[in-house]
Amino acid sequence: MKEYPPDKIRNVAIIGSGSSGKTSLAEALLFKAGAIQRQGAVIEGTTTSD
Ligand SMILES: Nc1nc2c(ncn2[C@@H]2O[C@H](COP(=O)(O)OP(=O)(O)O)[C@@H](O)[C@H]2O)c(=O)[nH]1
Ligand SMILES: [Mg+2]
Repeated sequence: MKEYPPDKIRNVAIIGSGSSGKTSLAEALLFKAGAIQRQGAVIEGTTTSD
């Protein structure tokens, strides 16, 4: 398993009421940052965080 040293870890919280777009925002951020190769969709059940 890949090791993540504490000084390389960043905790980010996305806070909002239900259906305000948290999952979609997280997916877009991951995609734009290059962390994932495809941007999933909530309706398709293909997002990283759901
Ligand atoms: N029009 C519009 N719809 C959005 C936006 N962000 C999310 N949605 C839609 O709002 C619904 C709830 O989004 P979701 O990311 O699941 O919200 P969460 O419950 O906060 O995680 C979904 O149908 C999304 O497609 C946005 O920026 N604009
Ligand atoms: Mg969600």
